Amino acid sequence: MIKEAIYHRPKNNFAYAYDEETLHIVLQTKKGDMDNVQLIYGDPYDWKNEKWQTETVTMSLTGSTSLYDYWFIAVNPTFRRMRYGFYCKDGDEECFVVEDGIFAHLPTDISHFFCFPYLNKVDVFQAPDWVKDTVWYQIFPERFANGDPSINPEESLPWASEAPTPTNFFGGDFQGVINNLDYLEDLGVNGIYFTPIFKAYSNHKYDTIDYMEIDPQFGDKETFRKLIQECHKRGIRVMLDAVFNHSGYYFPPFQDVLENQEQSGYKDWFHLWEFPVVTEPMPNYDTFAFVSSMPKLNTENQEVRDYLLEVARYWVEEFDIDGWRLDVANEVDHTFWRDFRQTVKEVKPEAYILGEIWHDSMPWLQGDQFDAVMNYPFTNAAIDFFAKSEMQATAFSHAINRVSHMYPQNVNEVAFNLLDSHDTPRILTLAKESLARVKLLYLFQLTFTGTPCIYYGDEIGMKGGEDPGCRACMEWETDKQDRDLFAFVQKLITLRKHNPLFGNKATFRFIQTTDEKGLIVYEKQTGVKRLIVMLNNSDSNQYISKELLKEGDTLEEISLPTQASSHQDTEREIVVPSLGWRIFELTE
Ligand code: ARE
Repeated sequence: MIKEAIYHRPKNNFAYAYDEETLHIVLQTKKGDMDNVQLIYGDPYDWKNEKWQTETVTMSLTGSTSLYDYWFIAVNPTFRRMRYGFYCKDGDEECFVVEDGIFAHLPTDISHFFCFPYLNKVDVFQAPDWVKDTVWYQIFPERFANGDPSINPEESLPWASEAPTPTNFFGGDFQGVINNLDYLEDLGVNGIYFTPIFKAYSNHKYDTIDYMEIDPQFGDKETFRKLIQECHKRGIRVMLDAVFNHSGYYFPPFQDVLENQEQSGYKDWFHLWEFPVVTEPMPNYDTFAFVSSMPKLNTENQEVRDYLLEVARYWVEEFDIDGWRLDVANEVDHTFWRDFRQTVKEVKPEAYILGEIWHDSMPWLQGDQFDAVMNYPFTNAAIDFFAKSEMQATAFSHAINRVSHMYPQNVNEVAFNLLDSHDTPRILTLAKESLARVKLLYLFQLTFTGTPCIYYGDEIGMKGGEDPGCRACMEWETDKQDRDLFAFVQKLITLRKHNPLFGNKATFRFIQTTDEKGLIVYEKQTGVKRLIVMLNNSDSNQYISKELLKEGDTLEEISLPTQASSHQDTEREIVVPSLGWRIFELTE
């Protein structure tokens, strides 16, 4: 028994309120160390004959990483409060884990025990429920569709006539999106995440000039309002991109600083180091990265806060948008995000607040700031295993189990699970143009816990390297679209929307990983129904004993178009085709 590896610290992802009655408790131990872990808990005020009344329940092993096992239990303390500790057994070794240490015998003094003082309803992490049923589609507006050439930027090129560069334009606009909502509805997505749409200088619009105006190349506010209405009519939610960490070079307050320097009324809107303020050879003020045209905004300045909070409120209240994706969210101060959440949720309690943070984001997911973050740790694991085949099956399960245990389950259910984005190469390119590998990526993404996002054009087999390569014009010539891949994604989205086993209402756990076979088998379960998904990441057919499916009274195979190779099961074994899948629904 390695006592030093035993870890628990409330609250965060180790002890949290899942809902108004339920506490989730997690204990971390060294991988493979414990045979049995139990929770010992009781109401801190429940004493009889001077003895504290406790109960003991066995915890479940819900996942392992390369280093740790995670033990889990859900409890419903009658009075929504408890003190607790753990019993750990490893062979003939045992110990008791409490807040102030690990002991050979159960401490008698309650003050040693961990404490969940009170489950206050208002403290329960509340993300909008609709997000759990949303399949997102990310649109880079300049490159989706040109529906109104009359508003093209001057230097616009004919659609898809050239490769994308950091500075060229092709005239994508809102009318182009409106014209293709039937396409999106046919695919089955019910959420659109737009990268920035406000007036800005570049083709990506992350260098904002005016946060209160639509960029004229996309259309005007009336067209935008029509776009929102058309989306909502189809049950499609709309999320915008808030670039509040920095402005663009031509943002009037920054222009005023450059012109009036120390006399500027906006000098406290930025993080200026000295005067005169210069943009070259290097900026002498804080910026995003080292980009002089993206001066960092001083969100500790009340005028800046008031201005940005008005922007946040305006687009929700006046245009009924459904969410904000927060650019470079980890570099803006927490106090601003707390005010941001209050402002947005006051206008629309059901709005989704998604932070762009590529690393562990627990400090922003306490319930007082973001509802979720872009789940790049999920992305990286899925890409390394399915697209690049640079990770073994067991290591993949460890990486995913680490992701699943990084946050409370409430957070996992609304995690923004993307496979790629406008900041990364496209999945088909990462998969070295293997459509079979892209299908495995989509299969895993669309059966995993969270809210999945499809990057425009991936669903029809578009390729693209690092930014700007990943931002090519959407391919609208159907004979150049991979319609088999479209049908595959479409079927998965349909299953996810209509079969609870594919979505968030079902639990997820790995059943088997076989490195030498490149095989992963995982289970989704809700009540007496189970989905068994077998994915073969290797270049040869693999065989799994039918024993694995024995518990199911009824067994139904779920088919998806189109397996890369055919297969013939034997009497005792199931064939999982090379770079293919087998999916079974079992009912006990
Ligand atoms: C331009 C060039 C890029 C160059 C970049 C930096 O095109 O090739 O790498 O400058 O010099 C926007 C435009 C980009 C533009 C950028 C700067 O879309 O095309 O890039 O402005 O002018 C980190 C941040 C993350 C940020 C990425 C890009 O943490 O917030 O870098 N993503 C957002 C948006 C971008 C946007 C901006 C920020 C700026 O999504 O589209 O860029 O508003 C690791 C790290 C991450 C890091 C990630 C990518 O995984 O963990 O923190 O993200 O790599 O570098």
